[in-house]
Amino acid sequence: MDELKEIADNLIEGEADKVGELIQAAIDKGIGVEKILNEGLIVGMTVVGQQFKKEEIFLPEVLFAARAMKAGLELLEPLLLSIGTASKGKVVLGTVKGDVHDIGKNLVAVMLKGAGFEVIDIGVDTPAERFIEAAREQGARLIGMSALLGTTMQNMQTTITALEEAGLKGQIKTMIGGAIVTQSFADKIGADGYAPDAASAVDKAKELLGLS
Ligand code: B1M
Repeated sequence: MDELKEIADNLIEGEADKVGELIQAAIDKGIGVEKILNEGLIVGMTVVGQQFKKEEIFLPEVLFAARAMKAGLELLEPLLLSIGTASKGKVVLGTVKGDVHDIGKNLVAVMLKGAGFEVIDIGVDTPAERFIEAAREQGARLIGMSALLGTTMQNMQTTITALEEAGLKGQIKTMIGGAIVTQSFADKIGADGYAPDAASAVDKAKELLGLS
C-alpha cells in the first residue's frame, strides 16, 4: 500500500510532522492500526536501525527518525491499547544510579517500542531497588540498564546482585549497554545480555525472551 510506504519513507527521512499527518490520514481511511504500525513505522525504523548499524547514517539522522517514530507512536498507542494488540513483552528500562546520560537509553526505548515491546522507562539516576520494584509491579521479564560513566557502570552489578538476592535472577533477565559497557564486563557481572547499540538491543531482547 502506497500510504504505508510513504509513512516508512518519511520516518526514515525524520519528517515527524509528515509522519503524523500520514498516519492520521491512514487512520481516517480505515487502514488497520496494526498494519500502520507494522508495515509503516516498524518497516521504516528497521531500515533506520540497519543503516545505523552499517554506519550509512549517523546519530542526528537516528534522532530525527526517533522523533518521527515517537510522533507516530503517540497517535497509534491509544488505538493499539484499545484493541489489545499482543505486546512482545514488557521491558523496564533505565539509566543506573549516579548517571544522567539518557540519549542512548531513549533511542533503545524507541527501537524496542517500534519492535512491539512495551517499555516502562524509569528514567535516569535509578537505584537498583527501583529497577526491581518496577519489574515486579509491571510483571516485566526483562530489565534493561544503561550506563556511560566508569564510576556508574558498577551499579549494574548492584542491580544484578539485588535481583539474585530477591530470588528473581533467571526469571527476570538483564540486558546492559552504554558507550562504556562491553561484552566482557557483562560476562563479569553476570548480565544475561549486552548490546552495543539500539538496533542490537532489539535483537538481544528478542533472544533473551525467546522470541527470535
Ligand atoms: Co557526559 N560523559 N558527563 N554528559 N557525555 C561522556 C559519557 C564522556 C565519555 C565524555 C568524555 O569525557 N569524553 C565522559 C565519561 C568518561 C568515563 O567515565 N569513561 C562523560 C563525563 C565525564 C560526564 C560528567 C562526569 C562531566 C562532568 O560533569 N564533569 C557528567 C556526569 C553526569 C552524570 O551522569 N552524573 C556528564 C554530563 C553530561 C551531560 C549532562 C552534559 C550530557 C548528557 C545529556 C543526556 O544524556 N541527556 C553528556 C553527554 C551528551 C556526553 C557525551 C558527549 C555523549 C553521550 C551520548 O549521548 N552519546 C559523552 C561522550 C561520548 O560518548 N562520545 C559523554 C550518544 C548515545 C546515542 O550513545 O549513550 O552510548 P550511547 O548509547 C548507544 C549505545 O551505547 C547503546 O545504544 C545507544 C544507541 O546506539 N546503548 C545501549 C545505550 N544504552 C543501552 C542500553 C542497552 C543496550 C544498548 O540495553 C539496556
